[in-house]
Amino acid sequence: MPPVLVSTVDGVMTLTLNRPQKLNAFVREMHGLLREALTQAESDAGVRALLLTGAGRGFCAGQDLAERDMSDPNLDLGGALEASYNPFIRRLRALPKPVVCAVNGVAAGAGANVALACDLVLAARSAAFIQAFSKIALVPDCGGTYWLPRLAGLQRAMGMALLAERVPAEDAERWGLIWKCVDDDKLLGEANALARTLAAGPTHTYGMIKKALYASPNNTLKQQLDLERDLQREVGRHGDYREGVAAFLQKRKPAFTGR
Ligand code: T3D
Repeated sequence: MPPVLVSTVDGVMTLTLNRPQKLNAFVREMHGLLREALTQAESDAGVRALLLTGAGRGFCAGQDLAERDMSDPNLDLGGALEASYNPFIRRLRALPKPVVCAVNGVAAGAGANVALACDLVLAARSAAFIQAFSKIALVPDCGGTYWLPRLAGLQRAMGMALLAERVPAEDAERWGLIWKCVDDDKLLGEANALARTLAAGPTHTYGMIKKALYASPNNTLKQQLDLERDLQREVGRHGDYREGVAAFLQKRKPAFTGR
């Protein structure tokens, strides 16, 4: 079985990390498969939402620690990040389509931060997030130092990074790290329903919403108002806006094309 399963149904491309015996820890081959899937998601207009999840009892335990050659005096973890994780994170955030993550179990190290890179994160009640890095004397990566303070505040970010403790899904929801914590047996159903709803939405506009919200933390109010003006000008010329207004006035469900 490949270590990442890819399937597309009703406009939702589902990526399932699939090394359950190792809690879906990342190995090189997975990055290759994720790269291919993202290339397809970017170019295929039939893919209108992405759903990322894990097989088995874990979501992802981060980098497979057995994959690195510890005897290599020139071991370059920065190079490894730049070759695999960083482009993945950048592409997830820049994908002009919504990305839902269903965290089905423990999400540790890079696994936690890949989950937090997604646009909407649902987690099973039994799941937990662990900034495991400091346990092996590494710093949080995959954007962790960027969004932990922004999402949860500096104290909680610092606590998570220094102590590398389990943050249960319910706390993650309370702290604003994730969208929603749901009962374990409901997770996949809810995540699928959410992804399908998004896949039937105004995809082009969703891309613009991502752009605006992800730009916001680094913008002044003036810059953000300018950006909103420019984006609204663009989406206002799109057929989905006309369809949305027509559907409202005709009291029916809109049929957005996203194109
Ligand atoms: O190298 C670079 O590119 C730099 C970038 C690094 C990014 C990172 O992600 S660094 C952080 C790496 N991750 C970790 O340090 C987490 C390590 N794992 C754990 O701490 C624990 O496994 C968990 C807390 C996540 C879960 O604990 P538990 O008790 O539920 O499961 P377990 O028994 O520890 O793990 C089950 C199996 O998965 C086990 O294998 P075995 O003994 O049954 O054959 C375990 O060794 C394996 N496993 C879990 N995590 C990893 C792993 N194998 C390799 N690498 C892992 N990260």
